[in-house]
Amino acid sequence: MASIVAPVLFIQCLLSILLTTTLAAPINITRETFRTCRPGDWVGIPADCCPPKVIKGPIVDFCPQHDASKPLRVRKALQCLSGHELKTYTRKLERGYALMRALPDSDPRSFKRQNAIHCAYGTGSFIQDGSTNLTIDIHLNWHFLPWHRMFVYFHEKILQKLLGDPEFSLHFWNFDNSVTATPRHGSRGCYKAGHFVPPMYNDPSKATFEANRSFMAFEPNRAVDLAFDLSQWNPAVGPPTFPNNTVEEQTRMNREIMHRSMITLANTTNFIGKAYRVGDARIVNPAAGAGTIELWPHITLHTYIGGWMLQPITAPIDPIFYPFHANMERLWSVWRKLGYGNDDPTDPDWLDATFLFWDENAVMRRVKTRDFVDLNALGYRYEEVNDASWIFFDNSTSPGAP
Ligand SMILES: [Cu+2]
Repeated sequence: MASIVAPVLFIQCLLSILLTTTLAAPINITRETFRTCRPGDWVGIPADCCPPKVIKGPIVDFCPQHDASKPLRVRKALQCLSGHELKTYTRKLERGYALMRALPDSDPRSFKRQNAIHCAYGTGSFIQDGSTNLTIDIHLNWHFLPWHRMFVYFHEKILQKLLGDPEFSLHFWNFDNSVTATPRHGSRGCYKAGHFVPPMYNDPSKATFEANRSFMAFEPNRAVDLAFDLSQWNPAVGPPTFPNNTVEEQTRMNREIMHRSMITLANTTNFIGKAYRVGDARIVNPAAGAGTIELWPHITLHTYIGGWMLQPITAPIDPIFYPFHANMERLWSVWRKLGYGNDDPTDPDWLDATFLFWDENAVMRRVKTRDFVDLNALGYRYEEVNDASWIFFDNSTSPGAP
């Protein structure tokens, strides 16, 4: 039997290589992509953030390797950390960021260089394989969710390495949950609302603080606005008006937004975002390419936080970027479990899209989307939280609902 199976597998493999190179054309980042990187832009704002043109050393394929006999690490909800656990976590994160910021710019793991790589991937600085003018962007299309999961994954790995703690987990900002509920019997999850900016990210004495944010982010008792209107920041449409909702009004709107983005509007195509392959022009209009949660709450919350977070050129300079994006990718895994036929694309141009990231040892890794769809294979999971706060949002029971 084996003598028949082996040649068949070999032929299948050969065929898939032939098909990959001749028909399908997933986005593929290579040494050449780095070599040909050039200054890009975001909505006309110039960005000069290319990494060094020559990648030193080998490029090593990334394979998720979680030992199934070991428990999964847990990324917890920030609003439920307290006492000793909160103290320990804050201390570790403080140290991690101090060490990361102290790395020289020549080290691709430095805080600054991590921002630069997000900038290069998000400003059309990379040119598509074999093209002279078609660029690459990991926003406003179907690469948004997997690429940012990869980005946060390597950020966490670098923190683990700097801290000498392979069990360190980057906890998440559960901004979508605005109802404090009684934990279910026997549940060890977090049932506290998370709609305020997490205090450790708003404390000027902490390494996780960033002063360059909108005033709204610092107002005590102001619930974040997941419906915040980007056009408010455009001087052409007049001076911005800022929402003045009560916490109750705002969080009801937030639950409605979440319900729409995760359920009502979120079939697979709408949720994941528009296909984006070699040969496609960069999508610049958010509504033309972004998936539902990339639009709301992602773009809206970036805009609401403001400052560095306003644009992809600078967003990861604000440390809140990371727990914010951890929650974004948590929402992706929640969406998959909701039912309604929700599932990831099976298109090889999505699954075989290939990106390059420096890992915790400053080694360049070749990473495919297909390796980042299963959290368990990556060795972590998210703490259970009160997603029911928006899953069961019911317009009809909300006074004043539009
Ligand atoms: Cu981004």
